[in-house]
Amino acid sequence: MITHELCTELSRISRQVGIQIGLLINRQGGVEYVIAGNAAGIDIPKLERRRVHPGRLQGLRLIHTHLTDGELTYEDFTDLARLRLDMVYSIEVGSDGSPGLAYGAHLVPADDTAILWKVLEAVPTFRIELPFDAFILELEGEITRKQTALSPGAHEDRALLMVVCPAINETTKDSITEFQSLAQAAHITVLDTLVQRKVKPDPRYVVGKGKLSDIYIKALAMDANLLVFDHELSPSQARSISEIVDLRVIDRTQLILDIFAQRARTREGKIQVELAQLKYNLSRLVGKNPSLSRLAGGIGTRGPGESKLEIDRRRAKERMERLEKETRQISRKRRLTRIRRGRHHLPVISIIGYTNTGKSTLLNTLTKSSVFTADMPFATLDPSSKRLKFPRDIEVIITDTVGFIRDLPADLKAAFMSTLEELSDAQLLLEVIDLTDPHIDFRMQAVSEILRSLDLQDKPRLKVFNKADRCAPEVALAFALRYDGVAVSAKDRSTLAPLIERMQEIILHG
Ligand SMILES: Nc1nc2c(ncn2[C@@H]2O[C@H](COP(=O)(O)OP(=O)(O)OP(=O)(O)O)[C@@H](O)[C@H]2O)c(=O)[nH]1
Ligand SMILES: [Mg+2]
Repeated sequence: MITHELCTELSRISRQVGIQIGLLINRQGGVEYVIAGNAAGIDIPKLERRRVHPGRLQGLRLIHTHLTDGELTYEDFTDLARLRLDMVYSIEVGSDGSPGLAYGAHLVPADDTAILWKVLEAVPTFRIELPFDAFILELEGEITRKQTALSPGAHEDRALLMVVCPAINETTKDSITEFQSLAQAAHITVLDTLVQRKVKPDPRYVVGKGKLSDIYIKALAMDANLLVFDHELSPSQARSISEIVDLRVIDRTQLILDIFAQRARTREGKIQVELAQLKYNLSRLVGKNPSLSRLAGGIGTRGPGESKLEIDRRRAKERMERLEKETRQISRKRRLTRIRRGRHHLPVISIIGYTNTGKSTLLNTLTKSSVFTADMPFATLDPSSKRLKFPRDIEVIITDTVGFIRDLPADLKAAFMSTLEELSDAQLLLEVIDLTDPHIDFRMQAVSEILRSLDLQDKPRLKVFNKADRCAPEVALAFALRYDGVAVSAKDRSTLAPLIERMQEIILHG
């Protein structure tokens, strides 16, 4: 670990100069860094990343002196976790410069408990008898094994989810569950969800700065590479946070955009997602360097960073213009299709509703098609239209749409306006509601609010209470009666007769 002679020398000099002195020692026992601090602490320089494998340790141990109290401090533990040091030792320096007790700690393999490190019993420096080589091999082996067991797919992001809310009640519990399912839909491995109650989010860091350091330590211990906030982050907040935590930081909007990006299939869907992403990132790009416009004026004042930023921004803008042009063309084509349809006098019925309620399943069963369905938010991104023939030989167009979600970010709403444009042509909106949803009322409310924001609140609407097979018949019936809707099981064609009857009725007689 360290020889008594080295401890004695370190203590003597440390006392003489009146500052803390630290050594970073590699596995071969060589001293790689000598760090001179001040009376109260030391700052470890930026180490080049040498981690070869998640779960591995740094391969450096920190031995440093403490001039007053010898015990390890919060900063020592932070360094241990942040830098994944092999070990940290502090050596108490007596007033005469002789070494006193040595306090050691090391990381422990990550598990479900929040314990990140183990503190060793303090011993006099001449009694540090740790067989370091054998010890570190075993510890690292154990950490790597646990870490591998924790990570299902190496390509997946490993994230901590962060929720900030004023109080924990039914509404927030619902939004936490929803946030988690969004993360899953984005193929993120969720390591933990941290909830902080805060009436007013911190303007700079959303959570407190101290809390952020704790989160960072946790992220390091669990080998996370991503921090996702349920909160919308302003560009400056995102920047301040990533200055403290050395991880990728994204917010709910970016998470949803990420899902959309993974899901988009048609050209139009892809364009819309990319546009929304560009818009969102561009606002961040501008925020990243507010003094940019001032610098850009002078000759020779631009650093490589600035000019790259400038190019990035110009490229992003050009790309956005191109994409916008293309959307306009697609939108025109779509309008023509609508006009053509109008010529054939085919009425349109649009299926809408909260995400994951069974809209696409209903479309499939009604029209015997095979639109993609899945148990996750935003399975459908690109709307599809099918023809449906009613018993009385009336033909209609039935369309599926992207699912709604509460607090739909403005950037996203704008991007999907054009796919929702068609809704204004619909004679009837079929609002699909998931009976198995424990927060059915919140969801119905959210849908109503979104419809109002799209100015569709006055459209004829029929509520379809779905997944009746998974709930008690009297509950399904009660909902249907209360809202003058119908209860169905979209998976089962035999339950759809009353719905078809009602749709036909409304199309025929309004
Ligand atoms: N038990 C049961 N499950 C259903 C029923 N209808 C749909 N589901 C399931 O609910 C999940 C969501 O179905 P989708 O049709 O993809 O839902 P959606 O509303 O189109 O969802 P998004 O497109 O993601 O907004 C799938 O796992 C379906 O199998 C039903 O009547 N009963
Ligand atoms: Mg769908």
